[in-house]
Amino acid sequence: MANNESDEKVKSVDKQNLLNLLKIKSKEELEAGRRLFSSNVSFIAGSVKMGSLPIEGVPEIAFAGRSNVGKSSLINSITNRKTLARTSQNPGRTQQINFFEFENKELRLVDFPGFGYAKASKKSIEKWTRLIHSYLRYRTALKRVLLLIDSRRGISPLDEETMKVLDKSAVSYQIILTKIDKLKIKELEELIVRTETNCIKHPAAHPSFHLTSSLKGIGIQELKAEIASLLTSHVQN
Ligand SMILES: Nc1nc2c(ncn2[C@@H]2O[C@H](COP(=O)(O)OP(=O)(O)OP(=O)(O)O)[C@@H](O)[C@H]2O)c(=O)[nH]1
Ligand SMILES: [Mg+2]
Repeated sequence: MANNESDEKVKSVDKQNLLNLLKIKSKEELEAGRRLFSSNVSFIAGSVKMGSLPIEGVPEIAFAGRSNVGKSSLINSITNRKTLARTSQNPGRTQQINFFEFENKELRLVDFPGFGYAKASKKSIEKWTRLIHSYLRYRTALKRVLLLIDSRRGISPLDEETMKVLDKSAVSYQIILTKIDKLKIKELEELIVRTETNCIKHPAAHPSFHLTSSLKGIGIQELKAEIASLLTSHVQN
């Protein structure tokens, strides 16, 4: 049999190198991320309608994407908590917009219900969609939406629809590829090229994207650094 070593799933350390090549963060940026995320974080609200959103005043970063993509897991991973946000193998775990606030009031992480959860009733999907659209449109505290994409699928037609909504809502958004531990190195390289090509087509999408694995802790420090730099640049603006 031919040597299929390159098809072997690479060790996380190799993927980490690839990630470093793709997006190099300085020591200072990584330190700023570490510092920001050393604050205690707690659940402050779960909202099902605009009227029950927490009062604005703290910058917000929202985690969006299709059901089961790993939004809640990524929130747990960057806050270094196992069960802050509830996760599940079954899609549709998160059924409201959940807000997690840093004790130092520097940031809130916002966990969205998943898009495209087939088993949810039509009525509840409509309700979430309306709420999410209003949130995206009117929330001035919202600094960026992180749009999570499952690495195994890449950007799907449903993700494309979400990107169109985000393009229209004038909110800055950034692609985060999740579960990269599931890919072989070749697949990962192809995915990077495809994602780059796709981002160019969406002017509101941030030109750089992140590779992450909550399971293996890949790309987590870099994502914290990115979020920290975002807050600083907003303060300066
Ligand atoms: N292999 C792997 N599995 C992951 C990773 N992140 C999340 N998962 C798994 O994916 C499933 C869904 O994760 P969640 O974090 O609940 O996904 P979600 O996007 O919040 O899902 P909804 O709340 O239904 O929208 C769980 O079984 C997780 O353990 C990852 O980095 N690698
Ligand atoms: Mg969830």
